[in-house]
Amino acid sequence: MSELRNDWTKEEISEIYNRPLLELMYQAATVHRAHHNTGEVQVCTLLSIKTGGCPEDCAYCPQSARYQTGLEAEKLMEPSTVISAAAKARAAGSTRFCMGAAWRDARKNKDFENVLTMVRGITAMGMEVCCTLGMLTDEQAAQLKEAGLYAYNHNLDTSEDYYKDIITTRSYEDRLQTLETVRNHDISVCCGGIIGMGETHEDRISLLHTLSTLPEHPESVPVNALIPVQGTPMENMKRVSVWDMVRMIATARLTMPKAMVRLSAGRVHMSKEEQALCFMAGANSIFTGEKLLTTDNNDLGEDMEMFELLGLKPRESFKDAKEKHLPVTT
Ligand code: SAM
Ligand code: DTB
Ligand code: SF4
Repeated sequence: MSELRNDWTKEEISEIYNRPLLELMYQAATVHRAHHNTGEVQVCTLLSIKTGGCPEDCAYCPQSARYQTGLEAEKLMEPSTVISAAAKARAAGSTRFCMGAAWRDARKNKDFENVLTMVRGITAMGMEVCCTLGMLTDEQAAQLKEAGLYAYNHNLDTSEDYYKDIITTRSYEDRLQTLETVRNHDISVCCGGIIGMGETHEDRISLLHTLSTLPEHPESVPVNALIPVQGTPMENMKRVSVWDMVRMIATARLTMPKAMVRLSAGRVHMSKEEQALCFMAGANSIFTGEKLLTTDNNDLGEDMEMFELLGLKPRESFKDAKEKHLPVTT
């Protein structure tokens, strides 16, 4: 029931996704227990190191230069400022620091050198460093790895079919290519999607099918609920129900048992009870801190209360690497 498989069919995934909800949750909780310590949740912090002014047209994104969202485009932050922010996040209990840039692809200039400096500095503090910088060349992936980068986030966001309705300035194939480049350099892959963008259940199943049939499952799978931002084409989308989040999380858990499944954007709108359902369904990672990239996140005090209430503890950093006996850079 919980073996690692890369040969899932869409029909099998659809059958799982559509199981009676409580049965689905029970099975996901069982598989979660077989592969992870269910008392641990990975605590990650995000920082937007280069905000806004992005040339891409992702319909959900407040950072695209094409939409009037009231967000000011900023330059890349200074490495010293970013490294101090990471130290603060670490002191608040975070073990993974994820830096996001509103780029179509990583630059080939001083900005990229500065990102490498950030990666080196934060890795040296013993945190798992993750970046999300858009498309990467082979050489850039090698340089990031060399600087100590632990993980790279690059989401597929939705099904291949629906992708064209959400983004026209790049293709699904471009996304898959960067994922392969990252994998080739032995960087941990973080790849997931967003629900609530007007996609069908079949689109969600198709996204999970693509993820779970990659040659290797992503080590992290972020499940985001759309945050409808004023000024984007998605501003009037209705909030997704928690039941849809639970189905998505549980199906990700059952098809990719070893992955860290991250309850990502949208958590800010969830009660503790709703979040508890997501943890029961197999989520074992969250973002904490004041902001995600540009939108508000849950209050840290409330999150600590929730951990206390549910008996959860933050997961230590580099646990995967330690279990796989890989060299860790701390
Ligand atoms: N520019 C890079 C890229 O697109 O890969 C990195 C940053 S981009 C903002 C990272 C991810 O944030 C997107 O792939 C998307 O999944 C998520 N995201 C952006 N805006 C969102 C929103 N309004 N609601 C939920 N998730 C969002
Ligand atoms: C992911 O899947 N979700 C995070 C992270 N990876 C980079 C980003 C969420 C962004 C939400 C909108 C914002 O704050 O701008
Ligand atoms: Fe740019 Fe990334 Fe936002 Fe798309 S999701 S507009 S690529 S920052």
